[in-house]
Amino acid sequence: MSLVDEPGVGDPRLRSLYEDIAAAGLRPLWTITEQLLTPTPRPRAVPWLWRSAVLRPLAERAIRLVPVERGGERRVLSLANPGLGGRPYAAGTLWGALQCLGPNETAPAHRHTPGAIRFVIEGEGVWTTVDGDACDMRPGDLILTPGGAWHDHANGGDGSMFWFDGLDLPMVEALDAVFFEPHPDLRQPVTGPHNRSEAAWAGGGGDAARTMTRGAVTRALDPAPSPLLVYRWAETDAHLSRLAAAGEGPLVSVEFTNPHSGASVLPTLSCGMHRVLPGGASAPVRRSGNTVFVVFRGEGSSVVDGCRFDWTAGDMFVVPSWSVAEHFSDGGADLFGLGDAPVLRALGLYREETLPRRQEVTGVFGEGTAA
Ligand code: GTQ
Ligand code: FE2
Repeated sequence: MSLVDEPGVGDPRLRSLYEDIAAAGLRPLWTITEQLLTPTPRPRAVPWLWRSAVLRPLAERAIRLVPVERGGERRVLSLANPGLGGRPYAAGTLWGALQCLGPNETAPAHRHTPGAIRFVIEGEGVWTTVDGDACDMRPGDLILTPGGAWHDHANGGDGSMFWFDGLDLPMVEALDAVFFEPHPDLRQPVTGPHNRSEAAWAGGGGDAARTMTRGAVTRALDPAPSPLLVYRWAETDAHLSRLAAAGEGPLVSVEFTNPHSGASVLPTLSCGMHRVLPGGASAPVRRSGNTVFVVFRGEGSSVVDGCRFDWTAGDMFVVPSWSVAEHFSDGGADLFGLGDAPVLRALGLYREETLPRRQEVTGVFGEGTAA
């Protein structure tokens, strides 16, 4: 006989106990423990793909119809993962979006505690000013706007520009630490020549080995953001080519790093570039933490938890925490990846596993039941 007087399921005393517990603002762990303490992460975000063929025309329509000015501020289409119940987040921890600016437009200056990165997809003529340092943006470049830094985007060219925005907004929101402030002026003053963080780094003997580390996830941690605010495509491309020539592959990965500490570019966000060599197939890997990928060049496919996602340049897709992912490309492809790895590392939550076997493909995203 146990100490507990175990009543049957239909017992009215039990029902009224549960009612009284709920009414008192309490929950009995014994009824929810399996939902909470899952054997492995169970992200609500699902693997998902947003196609450039859909994103791009919508952004172009928005350029024609929606002005960028105080009030609306930024012309941004955020990736809304269907697993997140309508919330505007790509994954539980990550904001991912397509931002665009037409000729001579400016996205008004402001600052906020969430940190952001930009990865340029297409166009020219835009610079993002970060605390007075105007950073010119060209396709394939990575630009940082660390949390707390004043920033605005200005298009001085005569064409439209499109880039990917990644933010740690869902993490900062979960920590109840979102602060936002508009700048008194539309554009903050540019306080010297353009690209000063880059010039300072180059002047100090800038060396790609310090701004990019081989592999997907650096171990170094730094509570401060990188003082280098721009990572140029020409250097990324050359570095990936060197690694490929040195026999790495079929997937060659670099993470962009803070050249002073070797840590991820922001305390909350990691950014990397992944080159799938022609005919290449990467190993099936899963990691704790979410990743948003942006296809920069080429086409190919990724198998995520058994579902095949076929992608081409400009597409964006999400690999949620602990989903198994492997990447393929016949002609070769370059994928930009944004992740939350530094947060998981800092908190002792990072795990990574390579599976012994290729996944069986059980569906194709966008076809039938798979999507
Ligand atoms: O460009 O400053 O996608 O503040 C979301 C929030 C972009 C930006 C986003 C932002 C920005
Ligand atoms: Fe912003």
